[in-house]
Amino acid sequence: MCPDLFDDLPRDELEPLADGAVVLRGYARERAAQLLLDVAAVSAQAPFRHLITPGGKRMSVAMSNCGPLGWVSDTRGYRYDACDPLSQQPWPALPASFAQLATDAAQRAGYASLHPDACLVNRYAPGARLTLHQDRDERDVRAPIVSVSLGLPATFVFGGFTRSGPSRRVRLTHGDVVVWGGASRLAYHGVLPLAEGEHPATGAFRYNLTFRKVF
Ligand code: MD3
Ligand code: FE
Repeated sequence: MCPDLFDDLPRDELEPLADGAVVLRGYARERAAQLLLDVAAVSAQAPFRHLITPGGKRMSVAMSNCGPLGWVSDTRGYRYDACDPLSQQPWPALPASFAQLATDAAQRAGYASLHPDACLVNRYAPGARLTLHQDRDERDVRAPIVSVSLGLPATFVFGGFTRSGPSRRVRLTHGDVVVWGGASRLAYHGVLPLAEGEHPATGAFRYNLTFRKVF
């Protein structure tokens, strides 16, 4: 017998969060080790970097991408690009473990198919945060976004359709997956500054994968 440390944590539950948004608690937990190996492989090819916002600020979250398109920001603006501006090479291919997870999670949440053409990989160190924003650089906002949290826990802030409206806070921990579709797709959201900590799988980091259909 090999008792699993996480046997007492919820798994495979659908937790409605908002219109069109659902949390799959722990959905990626059993796949996390492979996902993290693939994060390492992706970032060996396309290293994590702190992008500059159009306003000239260095983002506290470090980012990389894989798949046909990658999200980039610089003083010229935000956009999706087929090439990594650091290497001028195409982004690394979407690892099989990533593609499978995105499809499975979308299906579990009720989306018959999801064929993401971009995967943004965010890396948070303690103190890193994401201010309230909308994801609207994707042409196809009917497709859901699938997000996977790995490592240190974070507090996710989920607002409405205006920046100043009411917001809810949701704790996202290792292996949690959220599928954002329908009305929630264009909602404002952000991540509070990451607390210090040490996670057995990721050390002092939190990783977040977001799968997007851009075209
Ligand atoms: C709700 N990432 O990369 S994931 C982002 O934890 C981003 O790194 C956060 O926001 C992170 O753009 C949050 C959850 C998420 C991602 C995309 C969304 C929530 C969303 C798009 C629309 C609505
Ligand atoms: Fe976002």
